[in-house]
Amino acid sequence: MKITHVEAIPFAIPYRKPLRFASGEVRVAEHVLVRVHTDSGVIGTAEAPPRPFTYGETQASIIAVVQTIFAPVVAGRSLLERERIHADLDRTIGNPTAKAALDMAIWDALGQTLEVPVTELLGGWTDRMRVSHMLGFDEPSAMVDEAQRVRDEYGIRTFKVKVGRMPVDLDVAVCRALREHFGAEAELYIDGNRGWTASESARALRMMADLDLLFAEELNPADDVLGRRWLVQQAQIPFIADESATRPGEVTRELLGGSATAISIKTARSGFTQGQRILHECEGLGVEVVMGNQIDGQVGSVCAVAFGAAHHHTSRRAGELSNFLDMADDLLAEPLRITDGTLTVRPGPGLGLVIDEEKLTHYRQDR
Ligand code: MUC
Ligand code: MG
Repeated sequence: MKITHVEAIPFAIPYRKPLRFASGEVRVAEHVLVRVHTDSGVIGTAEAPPRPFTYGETQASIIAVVQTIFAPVVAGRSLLERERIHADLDRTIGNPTAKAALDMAIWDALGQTLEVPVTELLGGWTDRMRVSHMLGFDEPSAMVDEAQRVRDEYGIRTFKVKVGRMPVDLDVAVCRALREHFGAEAELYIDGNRGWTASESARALRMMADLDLLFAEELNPADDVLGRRWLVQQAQIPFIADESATRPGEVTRELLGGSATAISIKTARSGFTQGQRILHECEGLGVEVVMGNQIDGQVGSVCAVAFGAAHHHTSRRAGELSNFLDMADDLLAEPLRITDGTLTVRPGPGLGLVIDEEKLTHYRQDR
């Protein structure tokens, strides 16, 4: 049960279709595969997706912090010493996806060692989640076509629409076109990635008041503290904090300060340990949660569905689990499949991840 060493492997897989949104865009998945080795030969695996426009991390910074700071402090620890491990990791500020990948790889190693699926260790609520698909910036007709294709091929009926462009009318036109196209069949919500001001956001919400949106997410920056509170107070739908509430303390601050009324939980930045703390905080406060996506590959999506399906509260809403569909390839020996709008948890001990070593050799960037 003892951790012997940790690998941080950079790899790059292109996107078939780049994802564009208000705070950035992703064309190549330049991620880091984290592998935790133990003295019994078990290897736990997870991936860290660098998102400099959200957390300031890069592929190089993730590798550096894992190799020079985190690996030395976790080596020699038991897989069961999570509290100790997190106390050590948290002496370094920031670096959320590096910490999360390490945390999830440790859970994977623990599950394999105990011969139990991680999703059962976490909560064991169900074995699947409904999937929500993220629609990146494009013209209204192209975004409707993309949603229809995803509906036809994968049975997905919940869509998170990226907004935050100027003029506001462009994104309003997209949402209106989607609602007119799908009628009541589709669930729609919006994510601004801080692209609008408070007044632009308020105007957009007024213009979309008849579109039956489920949620609005990060329409304006949380650092515009009074503007954000003013906006959230008048919103008729739950307002999700995503990048502004990534740690339990931030969640408390945003919710109690009136700057959010729902929370996005992303395993890619919170891992399972911190993710559960946030989830239980939200349950205790009576706040809705959505399983978000950090534009994860298939390894990250396996982690997200294992966590989301494990708990009742995270299973109520469709989880954002389909960004991997836009990638040209991936690392799993058996690719994930979304059918009837649903993604199932990988069976088997740990996270059930089997990496295709030939693909990893092909896509890794350190050899
Ligand atoms: C999302 O929900 O915002 C885009 C930026 C980011 O940090 O995550 C993605 C999706
Ligand atoms: Mg978001």
